[in-house]
Amino acid sequence: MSYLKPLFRHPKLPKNKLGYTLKEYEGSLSTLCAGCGHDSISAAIVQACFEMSVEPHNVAKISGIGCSSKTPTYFLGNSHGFNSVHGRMPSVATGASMANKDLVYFGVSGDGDSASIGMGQLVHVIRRNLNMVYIVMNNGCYGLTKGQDSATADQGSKSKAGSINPFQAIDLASLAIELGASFVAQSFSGDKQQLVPLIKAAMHHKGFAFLNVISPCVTFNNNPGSTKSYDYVREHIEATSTLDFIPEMPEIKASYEKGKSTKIAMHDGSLIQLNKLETDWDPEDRISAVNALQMARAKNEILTGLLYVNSEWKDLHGVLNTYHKPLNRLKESELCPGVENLNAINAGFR
Ligand SMILES: Cc1ncc(C[n+]2csc(CCOP(=O)(O)OP(=O)(O)O)c2C)c(N)n1
Ligand code: SF4
Ligand SMILES: [Mg+2]
Repeated sequence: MSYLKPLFRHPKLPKNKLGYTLKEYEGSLSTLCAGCGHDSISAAIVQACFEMSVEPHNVAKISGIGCSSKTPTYFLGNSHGFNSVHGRMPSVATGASMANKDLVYFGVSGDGDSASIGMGQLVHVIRRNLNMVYIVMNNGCYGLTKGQDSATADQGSKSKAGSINPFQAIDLASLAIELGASFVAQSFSGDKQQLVPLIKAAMHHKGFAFLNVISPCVTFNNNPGSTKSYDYVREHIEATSTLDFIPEMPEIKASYEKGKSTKIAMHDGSLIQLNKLETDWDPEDRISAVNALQMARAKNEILTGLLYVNSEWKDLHGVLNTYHKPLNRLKESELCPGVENLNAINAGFR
C-alpha cells in the first residue's frame, strides 16, 4: 500500500541521546499536495524532537480540522494524538494537560481553524497560559475546502480565481502578544534553519508558546497577487534575529558583536541565544515587540524570528497551584481524603 513507509533503516543513520534515529520521530506518508508548506513544518517538528531527544511517548499532538490539522498523522507516529473538531483543539489540549501535565503538548492548527471558528478558543487558551506549543500553519486560505480566503488573508491579496480580498487581515502574532502570550514567534515553512530552533525553544518554554508559520498552499494560494505565496514571502521576509537554542546551559562558545546579542534564560536553565538584526528591538519587552511588528507591516514585510518571550509568568498549572503529580497518576490513597476528613468537610457545610 502506497501510504505505508518502508521499515528499513540504514544501520549508519545518526542516533540521538536515546539511541533513536530520525525515523522514530516520523509519521505516516503525507497525503498533502506535493510542495505544501505544511509538510515542511512537519519535517521541522520531527527534526526538533529528534535533536532534543524527546521520548515520543511523552508527547501529545492535538489538532482541529483542515489540511494543517491532518499533519500530526505525518509526524511523531509513536506519540499520543487526537484529531479533534474544527477550532476546538485548545479546549481538548486544556483538558488533556489538566489530566497529565507532564507531556509535551503540540497543538496544530490552521488560519481558518484558529482565526475564525476557533478564535474564541484561541484567545482563552492564550490568556490561561497553557503550557503548550501552538503552531498555526498559516496559508491565508481554507486549503481543505478548496482555497476560500481566510481571516488572515491580507487586504488586497488576489485569489487564484482572481478576486481581491476586501477585508483587513487578522495579525495573529500581534494578537497573541496583545492577549498576553508568553512566547510568540513567527517563521516561514521554507526556513528550516530558523524554524527548528524556534520549535525547540517553544518546547522548553513553560507556558503558551505561539508559532505563526507562513505556509504556502501550492494548490489554491500560490498565484501571483497572493501575499502568502512562496515568491511573495521570499521577497518580503525580514528576520528579527538569528537564534540558537542551548539546552541546560553547556558552555556558550558563540560570541556576537556587542549590542547585537541577547541571552534569554528559561525556567529550566536552558538558554535562547539571539543574534539580533534589529538593534532597537527587545524580545522581552512587549511594546517593543508590538512596535517591531507594526513597523514591518507598514513596510509590507513579514517579520520572522522570536518576537516576544517572558519566562517569568506562571503557566496555568502554576496559577491554579495544582498538585505536583499529574492527576492521572494519583492513586486512590492520594485521592480519597479519608472518612474523618470527609466528615469534617461535610460538617463545615451544615
Ligand atoms: C464545524 C465545521 N465547520 C466547517 C467545516 C469545514 N471545513 C473543514 S476544513 C475548513 C477550513 C480549513 O482551513 P484552515 O484551518 O486554514 O486549514 P488548511 O486546510 O488551510 O490547512 C473548513 C471550513 C468543518 N469541517 N467543521
Ligand atoms: S490544498 Fe493547499 S493546504 Fe491543502 S494540502 Fe494542498 S497545498 Fe496544502
Ligand atoms: Mg489555512
